[in-house]
This record gives sequence, C-alpha cells and structure tokens, in this order.
Amino acid sequence: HEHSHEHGLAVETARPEVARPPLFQVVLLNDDFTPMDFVIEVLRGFFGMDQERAVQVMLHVHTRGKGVCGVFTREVAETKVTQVNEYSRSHQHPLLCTMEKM
Ligand code: TYC
Repeated sequence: HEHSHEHGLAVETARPEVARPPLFQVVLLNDDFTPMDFVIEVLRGFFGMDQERAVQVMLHVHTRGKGVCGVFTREVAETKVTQVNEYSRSHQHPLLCTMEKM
C-alpha cells in the first residue's frame, strides 16, 4: 500500500512479503458408538456450523470415516482438538478429533 503525507510525498512504496502461517485441518473421526445428534451438536457448538451443514459433515464422517471440521492456524487447531476431545470424554463418548498439517 502507498501512504500519502500531508506534503504529498509518498512515504511507503515497498511491499515486503508477509509469511502466511502453516494451516491445519481439524478432522473428526468416525466411530460406532457416538450418537449422531452429539456429533451434530459438536459441529455446531465448536465449529459454528448451522444445522444443515453440521448434518452434512456428520454424514460425511459417518460414511467416509473422517471429515474436515475447519482449517485453522496451529494454536487454534490445537485448542479445538483439545476442547472437542475433553467435551466428548466428559459425556462418555469415544468421539475423536485430530489435526493434519496442510
Ligand atoms: N457412526 C456413528 C453412529 O452410527 C455416528 C458418528 C458420526 C460418530 C460421526 C462419529 O465423527 C462421527 N452413531
């Protein structure tokens, strides 16, 4: 971007590259025991999905074995994984959440 000074002089012309941080997919794994409604609740509550999207993703995981809940930087992805796994465990469900570097 180029800023103008009061005196009309260009003061910033260089555009140094800013490195993009590595991104991670947060992935939900299928299992035979976690109720579908619980998975939908997780997708809505932790990943901000509406009901229609949450059902789509849950069914994808159910039929394909795994599915992407979202893409985040490392710290956000790690926090989501920990929160989802602790939430599932606290409700006695074996649902597993992991992350994969892109
Ligand atoms: N397979 C589970 C069932 O039949 C539903 C399920 C979907 C579980 C997605 C986990 O990540 C999951 N009740």
